[in-house]
Amino acid sequence: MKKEHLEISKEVQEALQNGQPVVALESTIISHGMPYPKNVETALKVEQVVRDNGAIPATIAIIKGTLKVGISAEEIDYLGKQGTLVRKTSRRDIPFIIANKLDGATTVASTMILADLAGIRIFATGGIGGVHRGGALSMDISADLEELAKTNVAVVCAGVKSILDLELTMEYLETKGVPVVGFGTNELPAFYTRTSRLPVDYKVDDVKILAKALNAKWKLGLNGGMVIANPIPEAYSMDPEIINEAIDKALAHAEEQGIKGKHITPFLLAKVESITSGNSLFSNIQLVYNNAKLAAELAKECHYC
Ligand code: PSU
Ligand code: MN
Repeated sequence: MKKEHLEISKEVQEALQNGQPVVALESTIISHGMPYPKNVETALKVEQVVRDNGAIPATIAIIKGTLKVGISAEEIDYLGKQGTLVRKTSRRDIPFIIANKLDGATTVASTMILADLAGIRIFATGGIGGVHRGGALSMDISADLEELAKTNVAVVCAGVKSILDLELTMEYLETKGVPVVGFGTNELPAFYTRTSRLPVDYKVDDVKILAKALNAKWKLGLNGGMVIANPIPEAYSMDPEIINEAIDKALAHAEEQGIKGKHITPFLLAKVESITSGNSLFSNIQLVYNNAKLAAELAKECHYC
């Protein structure tokens, strides 16, 4: 069935038709999450990691108003070069990006929507959005969380970044019925670090169990996604003191400059990177590769999900 505005690449289309495992990848991480040219290098390598682990990558973005599932290397380069000139596109932006034939970098929320339209159930990224610090008053809660509540796509990520309020994010996900699973860990990983002292709902050590749980969830009509939190490999994890200090400084800069709303996550990521002299970027890249590998392994188990 051809869905309006949606264009699935030939490779991804064939993989889906043949029941091959496919992993969705987002594009906000390319244009807003990392600087050029590291963003492009990383996006291409992530695709390679997915392939090396036996699945087909589908990087998702909106190009000139067309919802694209499976973009080319040239399109990845274009999004990376354009950087923040490409609109960060979450659920509410999609209709206007289409109507005005614009380019859109898809966030976790909108990547889930497009993956779902294409029939892709497994998605790998770095980190999800969440409830921002002070979110109880500002109500700055990422649309990613609502999407996880309703769209049937599992998101493999490295947990929740401590630029956010981890506890409130976990509470919100609980309220919305979104399972948060620790892969090989009892604790919610905090993106740059493996620990946060916050317990996850379930520790799972085997992708077969994840696949069975997803299958059960969706077959029962328990709609919504799942957060599969995969800790950054030990070798690349950061010293909690150093990263937390950098995050506090970045938050202070954001406050001073009055940065709010959709601009805050990209602003904080860039600030943390400069404060840590690029160390956070290095860790960020490594954790994405690690998530791509796990997502490919899960997709192989999950073609019946
Ligand atoms: N976390 C990262 N890098 C990113 C993002 C989050 O480490 O690039 C992006 C993702 O696309 C995520 C979005 O969906 O930020 C969340 O933004 P907001 O809080 O405005 O919904
Ligand atoms: Mn927000």
